[in-house]
Amino acid sequence: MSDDGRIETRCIHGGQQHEPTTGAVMQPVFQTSTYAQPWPAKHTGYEYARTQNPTREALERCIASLEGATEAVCFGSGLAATSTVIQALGSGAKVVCGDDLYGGTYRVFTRVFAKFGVEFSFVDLANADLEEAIPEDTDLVWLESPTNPLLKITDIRKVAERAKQVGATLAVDNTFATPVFQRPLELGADLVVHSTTKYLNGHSDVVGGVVATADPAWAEQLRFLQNAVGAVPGPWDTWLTLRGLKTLAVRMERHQANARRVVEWLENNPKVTRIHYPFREEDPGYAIASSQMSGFGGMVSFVLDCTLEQAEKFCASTKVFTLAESLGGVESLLELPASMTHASVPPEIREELGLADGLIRLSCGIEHADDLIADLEQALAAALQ
Ligand code: P1T
Repeated sequence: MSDDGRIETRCIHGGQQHEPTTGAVMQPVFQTSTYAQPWPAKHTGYEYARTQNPTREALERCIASLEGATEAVCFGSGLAATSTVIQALGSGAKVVCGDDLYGGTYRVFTRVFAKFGVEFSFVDLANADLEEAIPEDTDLVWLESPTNPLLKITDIRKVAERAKQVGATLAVDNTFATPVFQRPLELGADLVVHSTTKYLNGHSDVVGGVVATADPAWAEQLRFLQNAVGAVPGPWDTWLTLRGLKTLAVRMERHQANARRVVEWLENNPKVTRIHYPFREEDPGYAIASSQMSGFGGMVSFVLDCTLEQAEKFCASTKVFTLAESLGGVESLLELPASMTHASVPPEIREELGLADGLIRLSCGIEHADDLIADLEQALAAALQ
């Protein structure tokens, strides 16, 4: 098992070992629901596949290695991972959330867990006075940085400090940055959450999620809930994600390079009225992003000076960028958050947050940057003609 080395090495070898019977270099797919026991209640360490599966465990060890965690616990989707963290809290718990979250996260908090007596408040953690925003009785602080879809940056070290002061757990959804560019546990967070559907798997062929931690009490609780509630991923999905992870570091470099080229193109386009991309000096998140991230990845959001119909036409006119929800795959995607991923956020709250109807979100893939730019150019000409 190798946990040594830099992040590029750990993407491939982190927590991995050759299969002991044959020496197979790649972890096999253990496609089984149960395991033979030599004697009642005596087993090999594997009883039933909701509880243990070696393929899933190989993926969990690799993600733990990448995030600097002692334990990573995988789930059937990013939202299942998110839900498990809230299930650990129980009724009456107080959760302070960032105000710009994936729409599905907002929906499960406000429409599912609120019914069980968990209290959620939403504040702009990127700009708030943290003493006011995170009161003494807070149990959990939940944030995305960068956020989906506005790419706002929150100072994770500062929020972690305040969370510790009040005895709250800090959970960071690290889906957009990935451990290649940001490791929240090193910045003071207690839990790191991912939709592994996105960059970690990277090929738009699996839905999955994970929570990673170095806190023994949280590790035990997450493991208990993974088995007790049972929102586990299947063996093929974990195997595909483990395979995808091996190229994560290389992919992230190319996603980032392409996003930078696209941002340059946007900057020189008079029809673009706003660009959200924290690695530009004029972005409000630039200083903090530079201090807590080593790179950025492929996400870019922008607003076009056009009507909603024209924005829709733009999204429907691209040929290399596919109009689709999701992000983080090798292929470029684009979407309109107001009508797609964030339609579950009420319109008045969307307006308050600056989620304009004409906001377009790009997930720059790893194709050639010139082809991406030519595609955006022809779509813009088609939409605004
Ligand atoms: O889709 P799922 O694997 O359940 O993950 C939910 C999720 C959690 N956190 C973040 C930051 C996310 O972006 C997502 C899913 N997001 C999309 C599907 C999207 O298009 O934004």
